[in-house]
Amino acid sequence: MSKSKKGFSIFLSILYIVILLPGCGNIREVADLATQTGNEINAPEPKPENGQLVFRLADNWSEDYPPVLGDKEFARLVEERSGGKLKIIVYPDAVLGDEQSVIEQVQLGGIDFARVNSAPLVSVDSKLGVLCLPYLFRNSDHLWNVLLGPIGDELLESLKPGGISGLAYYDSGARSFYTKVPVNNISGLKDLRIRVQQSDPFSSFIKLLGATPVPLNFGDVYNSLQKDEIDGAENNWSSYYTTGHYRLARYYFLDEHTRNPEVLLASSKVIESLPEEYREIITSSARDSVEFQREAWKTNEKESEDMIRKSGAIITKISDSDKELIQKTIAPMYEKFDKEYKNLIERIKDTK
Ligand code: GTR
Repeated sequence: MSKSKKGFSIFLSILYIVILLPGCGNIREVADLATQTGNEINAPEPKPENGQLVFRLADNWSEDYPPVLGDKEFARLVEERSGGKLKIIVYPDAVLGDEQSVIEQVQLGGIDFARVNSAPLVSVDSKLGVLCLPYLFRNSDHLWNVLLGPIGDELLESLKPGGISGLAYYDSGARSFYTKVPVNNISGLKDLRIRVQQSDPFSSFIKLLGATPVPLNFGDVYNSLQKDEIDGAENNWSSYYTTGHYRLARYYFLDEHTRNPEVLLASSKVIESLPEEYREIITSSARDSVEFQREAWKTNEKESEDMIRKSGAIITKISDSDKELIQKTIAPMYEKFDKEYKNLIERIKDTK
């Protein structure tokens, strides 16, 4: 990225902060997330002090967004439990790169820790794609019973051969479609260009609905909506609000198709270089930060929904018959997955 473009991105971010922050209740709208495009702003290297081990944790969200609050709680616990010997510095706003490149850097050991969404993790192991199967999880309780049980552990474990230690899951609510044109039912999505995460299951899903998937970095979505390069995207209440996408795509089709959670990761190279005692601190701190993040999520999700409703966005809840139609339409995704990972879907369905 050229210096002038980078300067312009920073200028835009500052402009948004100055103009939009006042009057925004407790939660912050970050609008175009200009820094999220993987246009790294030279992040300072951590400086170890007094023999302390210092690590970097990458996140593509802004300072007070719930996953980043979870990261910080994790970092706080690690520092406290190690008596200050381990320090994790959280780098928000994608300053260390977009999600896909952060995942690759974690695999190589260039970044020590990261919080990313589970959808792009299918590039490490396609088994994670089970978390992106529309309507597999009946509700949030069902998802969390799976994530906090043996299947959740098994999925984290499957990242190991890819050089990643999966530490914990964070909440990310349910994703729904939002568009610039009215969509009242599932056939309204036909032929629309819908931005998707860089993740095969999402592209397959959109194609089966008769729409065109447009894989884009998260940070590019705002500009693409603005330039009419896409007709819509899909995400949870908090993302829809915080990114400011709700100002450009006014129709939220509340279909809650997936609940793909966030994942806290470590580079296996980093973890394996540490003594057992430190590994244990990292593992337990990650798990113990989950409750805190889930609480922060609940509050933010509710506040975001309120702000969106107040803004006059048009919200249409999916009908039961449309839900059934989607379930029938996506049967090939389930079949493909079932062939590869026998019983996994059944075991998830059987989980209370
Ligand atoms: C959000 C998630 C981000 C990113 C984004 C996306 O819900 O928190 O990490 O994955 O979705 O759609 O790209």
